[in-house]
Formats: sequence, structure tokens, C-alpha cells
Amino acid sequence: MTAPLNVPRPVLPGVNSIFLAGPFMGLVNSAAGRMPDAVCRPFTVLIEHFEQHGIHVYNAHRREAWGEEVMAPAECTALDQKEIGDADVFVAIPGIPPSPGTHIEMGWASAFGKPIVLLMEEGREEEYGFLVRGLDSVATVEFVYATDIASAVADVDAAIRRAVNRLRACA
Ligand code: 5HM
Repeated sequence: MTAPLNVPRPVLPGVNSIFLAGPFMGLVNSAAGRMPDAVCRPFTVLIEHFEQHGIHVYNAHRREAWGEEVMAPAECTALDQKEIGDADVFVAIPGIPPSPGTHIEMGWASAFGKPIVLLMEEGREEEYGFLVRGLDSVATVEFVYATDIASAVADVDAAIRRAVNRLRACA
């Protein structure tokens, strides 16, 4: 039987949910009490893109209103760990300077055996920690190097597909 022509092929086959991590408290402007729009943009662009394709996105920045409704440490830590466990894929911006919370989350995602995509600033690779640069030696990690994440969405999709396919091939 042939597939109907009018049904679009999924951009990320088999991916129903993504946890999107990245720098948070270091980006909250203390006067405004929230992240400025410019630093929200990589998150909003990726969230919108994934959700347009029917993928559920777990993201603490949006959940906590970009810093305006920050959760208590014990609450967000437990929730993030559960959501990373529930997500099909883990995508993170490790950050320069490094985001402490994101680094803990990268450890969880790798220990949980998730397909991982790390969004790195192009040309600044050597500024990332050794255990970030070496994470692909112990986990299924694809790196995307970009200066502007918003214009690298197709590269992020391709990296997710590679990570998911590599993990499936090992199963
Ligand atoms: O240390 P930093 O704030 O940059 O940590 C960011 C990461 O920790 C995010 O990926 C987010 O998932 C999680 N986080 C959170 O869920 C962090 C904070 C504050 O540190 C928070 N909720 N309130």
C-alpha cells in the first residue's frame, strides 16, 4: 500500500518530545527580573520550530516565565530530572560562561542514555569544559557549531536525526 501524498513526512521521525536546556539564571537581568528578549530568542525559535512539528517541548525557561516565576530549587531540580527521563531527546546550550544547571542536566541525560545534541558557539570550541567536549566518548552526542542558533535550526534537526539513528542502530 502506498502512503497518501498529502501527509507530510515528520521532520524528526519517532521523536515525540524534546527537553531543551541552557543558561538561565546567568541570563536573568536583575533590574527587569527576567531574561531580555534577545537571549530568549534561541529558546523561543527552537521551541516554536519543534512545536510546529507536533513535538512536545520541555523547557524550564518558558515554564518559569523567563525568570519572572522561578521555582524553588528542590522543585525545579526534581521536575527537570523527571522531564529529561521522559523526553525522547535532550538538546542543550552548555553556555559560555558555563551554565551550572545545564551541566548537571547533561550529566543526567548522558547517564539516562538519551540521544543528545549540544549547541556550541562556533570558533569558541576550546572554551568548553573537557567533559563537555569529550561527552561523545561516553554518550550518543552530536555537536552543532553555530554563531546564531536561530539560523541553524535545520542543522539542529539533522543532528537530532543523526543522534537518534545512531542510538537506534546500537539497540
Ligand atoms: O544554572 P542555570 O540557571 O544556568 O541552569 C539552567 C538549567 O537548569 C536549565 O536548563 C533549566 O532546565 C534548569 N533550571 C530550572 O529548571 C535552572 C534554574 C535556575 O538555576 C531554575 N529552573 N530555576
